[in-house]
Parts: sequence; C-alpha cells; structure tokens
Amino acid sequence: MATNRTFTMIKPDAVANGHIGAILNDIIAGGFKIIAMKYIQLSKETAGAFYAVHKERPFYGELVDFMTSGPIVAAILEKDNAVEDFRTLIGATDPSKAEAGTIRNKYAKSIDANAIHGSDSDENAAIEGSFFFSHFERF
Ligand code: YYY
Ligand code: MG
Repeated sequence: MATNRTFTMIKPDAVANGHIGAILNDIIAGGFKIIAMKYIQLSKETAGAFYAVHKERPFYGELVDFMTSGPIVAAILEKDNAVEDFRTLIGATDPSKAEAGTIRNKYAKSIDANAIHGSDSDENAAIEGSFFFSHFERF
C-alpha cells in the first residue's frame, strides 16, 4: 500500500558544515511538510540497528562510525508520492553523480559523507519513522 510519508536524516557532515537551515529550506520548498523532527546524536547500537540491512557490506563499520560522529536531524516528512519525490530531491548516493540542484549535489562531499538519508520504499519509510518516533512525537 502506498503511503504519503518518508523518513530522513540530515547527516553529521551536513550538520557540522552548517547546512541544517538550507537543507530544511530545500525540503519545505520541495513541498514536504514536517510531521516529526528531532536533533540527536546516535549511539553505535542505534546506528548499527538502523543500518542493519547493510551489515555484510564492506562500508558498514565506517558508516556506523560516521553516523555516530556528531549530531543529526531526524524527521518524518509528508507529501504525495513522498518516498520517490524525496529520493529525487536528494539525488544519487554518490554526490559526484547527483543531479545539479539536488541536496547531495549541493551539500555532500563524498559517497560516505553524503549529507542526507531518504527512505527507499514506503515499507522502509514506515519502519524507519517508527524506529525514531513514538506516537506522541508526530503530527
Ligand atoms: O539509500 P542511500 O543512502 O542513497 O544509499 P544506500 O545504498 O542505502 O547506502 C546507505 C549509506 O551507506 C549511503 O548513504 C552512504 C553509505 N555508503 C557508502 O559509504 N559507500 C557505498 N559504496 C555505498 C553506501
Ligand atoms: Mg538506502
């Protein structure tokens, strides 16, 4: 079943480089409504669990280290066709391949420190949103 929500994190590199405001502006200008949002630092356990699907990949250890290296902004976003439209807004995983004007093209420097996360399916959007937010924390 299609839903109209997705989940995002502004990653530690983008936070450290002062891009929270600009990225939220792009998200809102892209037609997304913020349903839930928090500013937190992930533990190794939390980041490891969030990215458990990548556990066997060679970059997993570095990904967990990077995602716990500083605070992040986590949010649930709402828009028609949210998952697909958000992936278009953020651009390709590797910022050197991300289209001009996308968030990763503008604010990311490398494939491992790529500024922002976006869910890849409606099912994962629901799982990821619930991983970070309780019923009392979303609108
Ligand atoms: O969904 P997306 O974030 O675009 O990429 P994934 O293939 O799900 O990988 C998750 C995360 O892992 C990616 O955002 C950066 C990191 N990563 C990496 O460091 N090196 C790779 N070759 C692939 C992914
Ligand atoms: Mg992914």
